[in-house]
Amino acid sequence: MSLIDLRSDTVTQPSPGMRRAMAEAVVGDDVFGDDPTVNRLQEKVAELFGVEAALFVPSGTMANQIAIKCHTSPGDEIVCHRTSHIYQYEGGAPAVLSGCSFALLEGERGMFTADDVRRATRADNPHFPRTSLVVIENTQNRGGGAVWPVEAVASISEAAKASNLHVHLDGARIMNACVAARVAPAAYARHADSVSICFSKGLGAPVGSAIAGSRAFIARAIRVRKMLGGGMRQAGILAAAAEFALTHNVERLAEDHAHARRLADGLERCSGIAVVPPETNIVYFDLDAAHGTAAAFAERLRAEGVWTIATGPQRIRAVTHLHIRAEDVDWAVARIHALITQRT
Ligand code: TLP
Repeated sequence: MSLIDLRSDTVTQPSPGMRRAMAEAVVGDDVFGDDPTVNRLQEKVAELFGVEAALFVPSGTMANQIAIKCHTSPGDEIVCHRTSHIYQYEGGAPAVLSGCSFALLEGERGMFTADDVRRATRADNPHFPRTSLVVIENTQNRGGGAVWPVEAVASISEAAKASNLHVHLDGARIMNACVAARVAPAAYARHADSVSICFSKGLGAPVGSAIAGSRAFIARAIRVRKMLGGGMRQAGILAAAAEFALTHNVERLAEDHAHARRLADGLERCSGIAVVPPETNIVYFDLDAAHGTAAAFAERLRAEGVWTIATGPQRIRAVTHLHIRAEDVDWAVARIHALITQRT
């Protein structure tokens, strides 16, 4: 039985064309700065975001942690949403690597406002941690792949600037946001001091992310990357995959979004399931307690050939990506329907 893997858009396999580009990449030692493929990718990413420079890094987590370390000092406080990846899913790294604590914001679908940031910003008083950074995640993973309106990012950035706070955009899925909102990446990046992008999610590369910002920021980021063990040697093999992804796999993200909507539509017809309407490629749905826990349901679904993740007691996540076709979605919906009707 073939398995429909909806756990994450990180599960994709590099395509034959991508593998060819990797095999043929001209490489050099990137720690010495002489890998031409890495250098070309970094220039492309800087151009994409309309900023001075970019840096290729091994993962989205490292991209975020480098940005946090560059923008903060130990004892500082980071303002972000309670559901954000840097708080939920990076092993407590901001506390360990940068000595930072969090001011956590609430808000529908992982969104917050400039007023929330103003309220969370500490007064300059030696009793308090120093607020130094705001992190916005776009798309917002736990918010159901929610897309930030550019205006909302702009007003948060304005509020941040007024209090001398830096703004980092966790853009692991920023191209999903750009395709869904028909917004240029630079339109988001101009409101941030740094922005990340992951090539290994919907873009389909096996490994790699980048961070982008000013030349001065990237110079510091190179030091931090080295410190974290992220200096890579003949990394052009990986950068070639990232470059291929940027060239071939951006516009097609719209298909993943359509498939996510198709999945949500199918699930909405299922009694006992409440769907969070997807904005991009991430679908969350809540299972009525009568059908058991999310973990048990996901387990039974896995036995039926559909792989999802339980992300809460009753909540399940399903993510579409470049291996998922419309018929896979229909099949997944049919299996979920079947499991639900078995129980009732
Ligand atoms: N997210 C993964 C898991 O860690 C949850 C996933 O399957 O969605 N920022 C955001 C918004 C992310 O969703 C992720 C990965 C990262 C950063 C980290 O990227 P990697 O996995 O490359 O370190």
